[in-house]
Amino acid sequence: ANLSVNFGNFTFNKVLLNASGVLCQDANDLDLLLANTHTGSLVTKSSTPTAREGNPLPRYFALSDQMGTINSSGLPNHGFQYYLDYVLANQFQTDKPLFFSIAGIAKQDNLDMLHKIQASDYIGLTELNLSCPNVPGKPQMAYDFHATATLLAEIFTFFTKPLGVKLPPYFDLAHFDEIANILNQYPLHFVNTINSIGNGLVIDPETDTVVIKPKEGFGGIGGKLVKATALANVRALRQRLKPEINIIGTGGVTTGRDVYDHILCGADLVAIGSTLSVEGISAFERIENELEQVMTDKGYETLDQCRNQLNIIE
Ligand code: RRO
Repeated sequence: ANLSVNFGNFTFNKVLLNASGVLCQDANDLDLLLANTHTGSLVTKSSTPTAREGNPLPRYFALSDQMGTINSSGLPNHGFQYYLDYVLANQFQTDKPLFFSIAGIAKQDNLDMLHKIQASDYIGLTELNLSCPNVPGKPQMAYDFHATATLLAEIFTFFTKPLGVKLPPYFDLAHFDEIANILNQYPLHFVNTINSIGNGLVIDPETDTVVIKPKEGFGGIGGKLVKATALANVRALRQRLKPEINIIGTGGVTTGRDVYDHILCGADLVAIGSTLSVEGISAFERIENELEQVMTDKGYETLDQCRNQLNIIE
């Protein structure tokens, strides 16, 4: 099968990448993603203007039986300049288009970082994370439609490089209508859906205790637990966004069949978070092989033949 993906002006040779936050905080992790022959790209850990330690430990927990993960990492990162230096040093050393993720905590942080990207020699894509659920006291920006619209309006007064947004999951069709209506007004290159389902709670049955320390145990849920929500978000946004806006499907991918399901719903690229954190970098080769098997069994040779081909019951 041919797993290449056309994505606006960019071409990816493979369909898979990491989800931001997983295996992408340090340069040596990013190097692993870049060198892996089964990734089409990488995205850097969401950065803030200056480095952050993140929330107190334990702040990540993997449930048994590959059910999923919970995290309240709190945006630990080496700071904007570290990741800008990384993408600038590597963008011409690879044929993989890169994604640079930023997540300002205040609106002005985002504007400042985007001004610096605009002024830099960076030629890749920028992913604006509007959905971090884990900074105490800071709501997820993309649940505030008015604030999101205002931010995008200001960004596109000066930002001309390829930009996308990382969205939180939505759960109401009226909310899909509302966010799509906002996003369709701007020359966005892509959306990435979904971030973790914010503020879940996991309990250790032995001790009757939460499994992570920050926020008294509340944290973002990923993995198998979120697959149905992720597929619904990819599907609902593909039905509403203008065709020029590509979609990165993220959420609940543990097998090649899960990737295929994302593509059926309209995903262009597919990102792997929890499974990558649990299984490590070898997950890409396994899942790619499984995807190729599904495509072969179905008689498909390209992803374009599968994309958006979900059947409904008439
Ligand atoms: O660092 C985090 O706690 C984090 C972020 Br910024 C995010 O966007 N999603 C997530 O699950 N964790």
